Amino acid sequence: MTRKNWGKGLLSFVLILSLGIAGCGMKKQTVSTDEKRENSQREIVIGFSQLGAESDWRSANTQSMKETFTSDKGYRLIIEDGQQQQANQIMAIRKFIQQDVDYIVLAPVTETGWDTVLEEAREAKIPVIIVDRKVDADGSLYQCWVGSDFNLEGKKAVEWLHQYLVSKDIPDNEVNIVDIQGTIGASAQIGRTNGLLEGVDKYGWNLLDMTVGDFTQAKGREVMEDFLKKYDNINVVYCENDNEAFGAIEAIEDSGKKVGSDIAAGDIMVISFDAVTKNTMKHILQDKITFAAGCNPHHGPRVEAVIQQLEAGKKPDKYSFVEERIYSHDATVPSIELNGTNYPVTVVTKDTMEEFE
Ligand code: GYE
Repeated sequence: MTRKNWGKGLLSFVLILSLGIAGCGMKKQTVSTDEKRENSQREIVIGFSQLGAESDWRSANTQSMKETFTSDKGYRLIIEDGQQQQANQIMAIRKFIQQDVDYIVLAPVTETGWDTVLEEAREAKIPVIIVDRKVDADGSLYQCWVGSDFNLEGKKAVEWLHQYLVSKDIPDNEVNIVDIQGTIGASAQIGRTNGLLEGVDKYGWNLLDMTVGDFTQAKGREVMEDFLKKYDNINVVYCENDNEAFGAIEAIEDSGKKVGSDIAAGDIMVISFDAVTKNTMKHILQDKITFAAGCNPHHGPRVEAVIQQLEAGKKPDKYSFVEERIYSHDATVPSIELNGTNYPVTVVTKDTMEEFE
């Protein structure tokens, strides 16, 4: 049932109910079989405002939506690429409203600034589903959100680093970290940066610098080149996604330094987030990335489940987090414990690589 038909369905339901209550022999008003057939065959049109194509994670996310919402299943998916600009995404949503799509799916570039356009969608009675990053708008302006716990991802990375340093007898005050941040104001940046700041506060590591790398390889490289010019004692690089890590690794190797986990021998250790491709797994296998917190991009099936619930007149859970693994080059830290939950570390092997594309 589409949104409009849902309205129709509700009307019929109310009619049937009131007739049932009145119960005075009037003709029963139910949805005819023909109408039902017509409803079930109607195409569901989804406008997806994707924030950009900045990373491997993003490509996998777009792909998951495309693979899920296919025409043979009765969907029409319209994708608009915001190119990392909120103004483009707002324009896309307005276009979807004009097109009178059945659902709007929004993967927002940053958390703030969505109220007006979401209000417009509500006025047009188009349900909005938020995926990946969050919006800080009033909860009544969207149906639900599906994505990752970015704070938890940050905490996992920090706890793993702590355990690693302890087992290698490396004192906290010898740890010199730089942070290549994601797009400022994006949930993934906020959660991962906060995780690091908490760790720095708790363990007393030296945080030398933090600069935005926009989740891209090119910017990651540029930022790392600057850091290497400014500091000669960096031994940990905290990259807020894998593409930034790839760029940082290039910069480190070009400078003549070595990436790897042997901090005591002068390596620069790379820590990263996402772990969605075979390429990342290869980097972990080679100890170019020593630890990566996984971030699940396969939201298509989850969004479809939400749409099916809404179609059936049900209320989806307001917030649903997805499960994520953590990966490392070796088994120095076999698992970490956070708030009573144990997270096993997957040591990457050639077999692990085969699980990825
Ligand atoms: O980690 C990064 C992407 O919001 C989870 O965005 C997403 C992040 C992901 O550009 O690679």
